[in-house]
Amino acid sequence: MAYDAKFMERAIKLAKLGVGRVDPNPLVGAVIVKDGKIIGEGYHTGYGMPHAEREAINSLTESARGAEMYVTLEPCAHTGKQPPCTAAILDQGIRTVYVGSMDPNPKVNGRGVWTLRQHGVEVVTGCMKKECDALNPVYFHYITTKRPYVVLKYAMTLDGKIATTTGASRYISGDFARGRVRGMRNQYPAIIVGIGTVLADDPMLDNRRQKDRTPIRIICDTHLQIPLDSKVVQTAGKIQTLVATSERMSEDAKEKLPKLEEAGVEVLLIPEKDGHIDMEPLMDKLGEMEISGIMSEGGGNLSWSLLRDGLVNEVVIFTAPKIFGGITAMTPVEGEGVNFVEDALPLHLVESEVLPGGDIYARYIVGPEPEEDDEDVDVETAEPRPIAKIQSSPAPVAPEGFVDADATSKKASEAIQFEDMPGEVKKPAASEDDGWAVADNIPAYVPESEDDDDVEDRPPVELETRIVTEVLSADLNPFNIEERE
Ligand code: AOF
Ligand code: ZN
Repeated sequence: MAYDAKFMERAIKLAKLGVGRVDPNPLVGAVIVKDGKIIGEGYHTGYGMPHAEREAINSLTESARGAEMYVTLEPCAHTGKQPPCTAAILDQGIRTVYVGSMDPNPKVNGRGVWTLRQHGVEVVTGCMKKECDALNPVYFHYITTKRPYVVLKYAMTLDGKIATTTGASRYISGDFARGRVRGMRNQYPAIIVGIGTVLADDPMLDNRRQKDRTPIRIICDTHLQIPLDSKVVQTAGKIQTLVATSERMSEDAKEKLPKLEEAGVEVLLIPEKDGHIDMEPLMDKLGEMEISGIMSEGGGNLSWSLLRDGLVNEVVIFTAPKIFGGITAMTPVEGEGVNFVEDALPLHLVESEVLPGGDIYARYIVGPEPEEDDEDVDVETAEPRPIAKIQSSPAPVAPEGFVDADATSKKASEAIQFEDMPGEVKKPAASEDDGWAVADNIPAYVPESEDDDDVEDRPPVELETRIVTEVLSADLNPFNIEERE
């Protein structure tokens, strides 16, 4: 059955209502449709809360038997804080599920689709995949690498300065642009700055919007220079504040430690590299703390360290229609830099806009532009696939002077293997009549409650898996994907 893009668009809209609330979980929206009408819809409203599919089911206005579900992410088939969505879908007798993104969580990773198909549900994956993938770059990165997704953000003048020669930087960009930055602080669970920023500006690093959550504040402070009377320390009792410092502490720093902790600051002891905090173990630590995304607001040394180590996923720049000049005026990225033009870190533009006030907003993903993947809709196989390339932000190809961030994602993709899948995956019988024989015969679903929470322990349901061929016909295919054999 061909899917109707308007329902997936609705599911995407719903998913976005969870921004700032769900992490480290993904944003997910779901819509249930019968006879061309929405009979239930929902989204993942917060971490630990019911999943989108169950929210949609809970809102049903009539029976969902025989209905279709549109869901932006592959339904889960495991028990976490919530029971598996596949069970709820099967219990409802939903006949067709249109899936946007696959879920690269090693606990899911094709298992949701597999489970549904094993029980006779028609599943079409890759529906508006690009748009659905765009909802969750942070989640995809975090769940596959166990490190936070890092967005480097800065405001600079037309001559590439982030402060004047005297260090003055308030304000480079206009009101509108600064409002957008506060919005971004709601979008990412944490914000990171170098100690230089705290010493120069004594910022609060909050989003000043009561209704939004305030991100966790992380300060990189190798020598524990942070003043006890700084605003971040003074408010650490109210807003979670982490100070990352060198594990090789001076006597002075050791004395300061209990005072910081008393003020509510959590101090993280991190190994050093080249006289600064080593960013990789810091990112590992933050990942362990379930911080899935971070916005980095500089300064220049922190930005260089993150970029050099291949830890930055995207860069967001606000360029103000101003010129400061001055050879000593600071620039967004400092450190050693590279020697040759061909060693530059490649990025590609994904969004840009001229904002009221004249600032230019530009958003870049690190790495070269990915090649168009036109194999969006996967209807041919009931066999789960490893999802190695799900990251919408491809890892950068590291030039000289930059660490190969690809190595990290390779490690992650290696971790996602079929061994996580049920042992005997039955390939769909490529029957002569294209598998349409069982159209009306959806077998009864055995609830996953009792003592088994694992589908693979159960004997596979004897059933011919249907192969949906209709979506491949050109006029029914919103993506105009080439017809396959
Ligand atoms: C879905 N629908 O709306 C979400 C999903 O601890 P839990 O039970 O909330 O599980 C979290 C995992 O479930 C998360 O890592 C991701 O794999 C999936 N999230 N799945 O089917 C949803 N939020
Ligand atoms: Zn779920």
